[in-house]
Amino acid sequence: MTDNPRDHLQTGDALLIVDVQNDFCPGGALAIDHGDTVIPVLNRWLDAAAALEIPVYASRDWHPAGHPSFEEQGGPWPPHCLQDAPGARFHADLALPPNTIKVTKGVRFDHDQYSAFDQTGLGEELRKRGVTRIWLGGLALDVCVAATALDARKEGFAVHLIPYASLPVTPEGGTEARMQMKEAGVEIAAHG
Ligand code: VGL
Ligand code: ZN
Repeated sequence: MTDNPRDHLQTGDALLIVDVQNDFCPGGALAIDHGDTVIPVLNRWLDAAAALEIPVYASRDWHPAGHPSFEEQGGPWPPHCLQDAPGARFHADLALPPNTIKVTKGVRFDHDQYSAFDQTGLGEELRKRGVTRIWLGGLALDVCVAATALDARKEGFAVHLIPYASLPVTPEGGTEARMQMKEAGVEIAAHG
């Protein structure tokens, strides 16, 4: 695969960027090591998507105070991505175009939504737009990116993981996530 996104994007594709928010980047409440290094890579894909009129979707984790995924509620994570807090903002260096369609998740009081497809209607929306193939990147590879990729496959979309555009919470989690995604038919280039 060439490393020019323009050689890969075509009509019927969408770019889906998962949770590139301050809290998942260095300095954030649930920081992923080198998490911000995915941003320049994603920006090249955003640039190509704009040039080729490929729709762009960006999901955001958007938790109410006292969310069930927080440790204080018996969940696995420290509080993060609190609604309207600075930590929940998209990273300022991520060059999202004004026509980016935002997908908000993690808002339910009864369960977490790792996947951008979980009760958001995203599958319907993509089908309505004629999207058949998704180029995916963002944070974290072993949590929300993996869950999103697996749901996208279940919903019948072709899925490509964008090389160097995603990083895991833990290396072991990343290896496991890649394996699961491959088994589900997600296309992963050598360094995806
Ligand atoms: C995520 C942990 C908790 C993610 C969201 O976006 O990958 N990870 N909430
Ligand atoms: Zn979360």
